[in-house]
Amino acid sequence: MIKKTKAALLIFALLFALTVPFVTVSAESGFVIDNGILLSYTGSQKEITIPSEVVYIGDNAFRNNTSVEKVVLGQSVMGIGNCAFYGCTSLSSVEQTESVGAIGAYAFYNTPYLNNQKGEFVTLNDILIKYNGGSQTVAIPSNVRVISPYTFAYNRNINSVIAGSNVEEIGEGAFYMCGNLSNVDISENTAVIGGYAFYDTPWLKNDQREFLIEGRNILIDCKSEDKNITIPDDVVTVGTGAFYMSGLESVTFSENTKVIGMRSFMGCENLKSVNINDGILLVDTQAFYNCPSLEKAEIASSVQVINDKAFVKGNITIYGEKGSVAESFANANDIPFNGGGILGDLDGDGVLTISDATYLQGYIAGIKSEKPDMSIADVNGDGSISITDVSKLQMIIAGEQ
Ligand SMILES: [Ca+2]
Ligand SMILES: [Ca+2]
Repeated sequence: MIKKTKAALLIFALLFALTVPFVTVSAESGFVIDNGILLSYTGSQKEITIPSEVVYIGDNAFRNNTSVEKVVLGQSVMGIGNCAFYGCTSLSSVEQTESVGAIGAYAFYNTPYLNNQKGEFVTLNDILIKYNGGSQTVAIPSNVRVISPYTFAYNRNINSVIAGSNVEEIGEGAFYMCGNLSNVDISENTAVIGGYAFYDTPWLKNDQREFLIEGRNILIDCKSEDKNITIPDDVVTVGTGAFYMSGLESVTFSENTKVIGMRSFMGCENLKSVNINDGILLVDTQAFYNCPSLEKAEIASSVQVINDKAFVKGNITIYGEKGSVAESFANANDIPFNGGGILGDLDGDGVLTISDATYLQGYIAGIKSEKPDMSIADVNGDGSISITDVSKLQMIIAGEQ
């Protein structure tokens, strides 16, 4: 439970850090900190104590810093980014690590701190950061909660891995291109399986299941050639890249689907429409990126978060409820939004009257600043809002059309 609290705190801290504008750049100390994230260190001290305002050490923050020998993390650092200490060839000591709950790819790669640890499994807290063994069958020890990204990448000795019930997270690329890995045993306690975790392994290639569902109901791959896919009921998360560049034309999620993972439908060139149905909470980064045929995305108001580039401007219109996360996302990304209103009913009272024409005129004249939905305001359907829409609307109201 303590671990889960830690993870929740990390997420909270990151959200907090990202929403409160607060930048510290201290040339004197050498720490460049932006919203609680340590971006870089420009000093030349051999022993460094991370300032207590830092909750996350950013990607590459100390990369190739060859003077630092010892880092004291303190009580505030909850996460360490990709390659944060990569190539710190003098770094032999990392202290006060207790609060760290997440570590990115190659964070300590090519440091004496990592290279001097000779045990079979090298961990920091409950995060596996390196594997020194040469076994064909690897049983992840019970003290490991997270396998950090790319830990076993390119390892050609392994043919079998048993992740065990304490592993909650398998990081991105954890077993990337393990060319002999044929047997994988993942428990249902594994809630996160990162992208490319088993990329180009015999296990992924040879598994015969149409839907490869692993861990806590995560769909990690689909072998079906069907153009119209219905996601099985037991899938909660459509995993990272699960349908990457697939030829599918339509997809139907199940009522149990909650997460549409990163890049899950990226590059599906024939996908025309998608219904993000009720119950789905998250549409993650680039989920429907590079889907040029996508014309319609219906998004239920259960969706709490739509991440960066989940949908991009093109032929697409987003359909959803007024005031929903879908509407905010559409507006922020300049994507047409259809909130289900009546064409021309600018004031939303359900009938077309002269006040709707007045409202539209007001917007065009710059008196009303809030941009109305294109699906309501573009009365003549030419793709823009102009005075000709007002004329058309006036004619409709007057009963001339
Ligand atoms: Ca009206
Ligand atoms: Ca128009």
